[in-house]
Amino acid sequence: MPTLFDELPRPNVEVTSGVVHLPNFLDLGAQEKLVSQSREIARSLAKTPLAMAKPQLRSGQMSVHMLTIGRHWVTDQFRYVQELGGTRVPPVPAEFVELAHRTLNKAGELSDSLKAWSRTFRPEMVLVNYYEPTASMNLHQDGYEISEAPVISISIGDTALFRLGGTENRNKPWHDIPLLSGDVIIFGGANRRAFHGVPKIIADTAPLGCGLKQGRINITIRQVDL
Ligand SMILES: O=C(O)CCC(=O)C(=O)O
Repeated sequence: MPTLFDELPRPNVEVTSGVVHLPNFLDLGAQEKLVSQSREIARSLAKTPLAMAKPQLRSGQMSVHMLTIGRHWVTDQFRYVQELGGTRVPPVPAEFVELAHRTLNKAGELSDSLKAWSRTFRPEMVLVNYYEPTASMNLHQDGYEISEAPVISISIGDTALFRLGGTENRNKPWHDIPLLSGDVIIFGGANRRAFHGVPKIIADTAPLGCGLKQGRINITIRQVDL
């Protein structure tokens, strides 16, 4: 179902220093391919310690289902591992690696700090979060990550309201950015450690052909080592 946001012009933009929004970066075919690749990996890990699940944090259980590729996020100790309970974490597929470089090249046209990463970025880890229409993600900082490399974030399915705050605390002012299916947002540079989250998913807005009938997946591609 179309939303109000579909009617607004949405140019590529540097939202704030080091944060670039690339609306409609992926066409429906590319979105569907990423969804089916992610689904295939999730199926291959079902019933293993790496099965897609809602992570348990010290602060409570997250409402998103999370799949980790390349490295696995061990939430109780906030670190990344390459194997868990005898199951090896699957490698990052070549298509995700290529996509990361393509998005950074594009974003580099608008941000010098992202341009600097476009040749050196190593896509070592992919987080796939599935949001049911009622799910959300609290404002948080990716504070336990040691790398200053930017995070590439891809949205597929229902529209999400993405909230980006400052680097010091969760307080306003915020940028509230609707992320539609096919959008990419990259955050790095001065805002690599900005607080961010997803307060709301707008149900029934996933476009036909994106690979998801309802809900949203967010794919973040990350370099985790220095
Ligand atoms: O779903 C999103 O757009 C944000 C995901 C996120 O904040 C994260 O994985 O750290």
